[in-house]
Amino acid sequence: MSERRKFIKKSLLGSALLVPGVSNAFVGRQTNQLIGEKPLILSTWNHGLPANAAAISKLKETGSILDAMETGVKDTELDLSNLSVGLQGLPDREGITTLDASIMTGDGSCGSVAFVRQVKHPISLARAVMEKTPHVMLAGEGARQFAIAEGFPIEKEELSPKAKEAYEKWKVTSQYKPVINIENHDTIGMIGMDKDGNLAGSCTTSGLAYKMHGRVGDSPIIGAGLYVDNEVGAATATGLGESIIRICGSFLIVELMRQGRTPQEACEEAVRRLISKNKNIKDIQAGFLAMNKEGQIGAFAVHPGFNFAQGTLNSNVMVDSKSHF
Ligand code: SD4
Repeated sequence: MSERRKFIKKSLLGSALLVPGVSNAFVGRQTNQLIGEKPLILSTWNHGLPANAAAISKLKETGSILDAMETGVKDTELDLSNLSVGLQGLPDREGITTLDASIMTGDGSCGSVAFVRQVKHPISLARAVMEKTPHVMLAGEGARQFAIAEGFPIEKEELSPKAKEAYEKWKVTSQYKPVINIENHDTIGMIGMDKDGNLAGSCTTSGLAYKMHGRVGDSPIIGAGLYVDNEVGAATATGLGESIIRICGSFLIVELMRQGRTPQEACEEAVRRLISKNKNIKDIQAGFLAMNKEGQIGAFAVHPGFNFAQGTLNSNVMVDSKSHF
């Protein structure tokens, strides 16, 4: 068993965040499967498990898939052990943590924030952009000002102890070199469908560690990190944002599904496209997650190591994605 696998298994067994009363197990590699159950929630990486649990609880409480998508990833935004999401995330090369997030529902409503500072829950700010402004995206200081105007608490700008320690170490060499599957690829992308087949999704990240100040990734870009269409399905992405933006990854997957591909076929085609449009592919990890209206799911990554959490009312399990290499 790989170290990563052992770690997941250990953290699962020790986790108090599993959905109470439902089966929580590894189901191994399992893609292109017809889950067929509604509601259905998928989210990226190990932290997807507690995030799914939070989303399912919220869905039971309010019945809103949008509420579920927001609440689910808020859990990750507060997770101090996660160095790629929320204000505890690793900073840019100037030592400043900046956040990107987006949210979308199946009727085309969407909102996002990019390069925003000092806001603990960028996903909620993205939702406020969607619901309270005539715009889709606010960035930087404008997004922060909007947060203030909307009564969001503004946090003190300081790195978490873990992030500070990592940044101090990084400054010794100051080399920008994303390492595939290591902590700078831990964005949470979540997609979900309620019992009536309504879809929504959310995506939130502190982006790549030690990025240039001002860099924005795929996560807040509608169509790149997230895309949802009630007529077809939903998709989200994780990994090197630049590679995903180049192919409009999530939009591409939804459009491929619209043309009849299964979610799995669509994710695989998106990875093929990404490989064809990006150089140095051995250093690039990107993974996609998708579902269609029938409750069929797909996942595929460039390299091994990508996994996701699959949640229904009765189960919440980790699944390993297949990969191109
Ligand atoms: C970004 N896509 O900012 C994000 C990073 C990521 O898992 O996905 N990490 O490029």
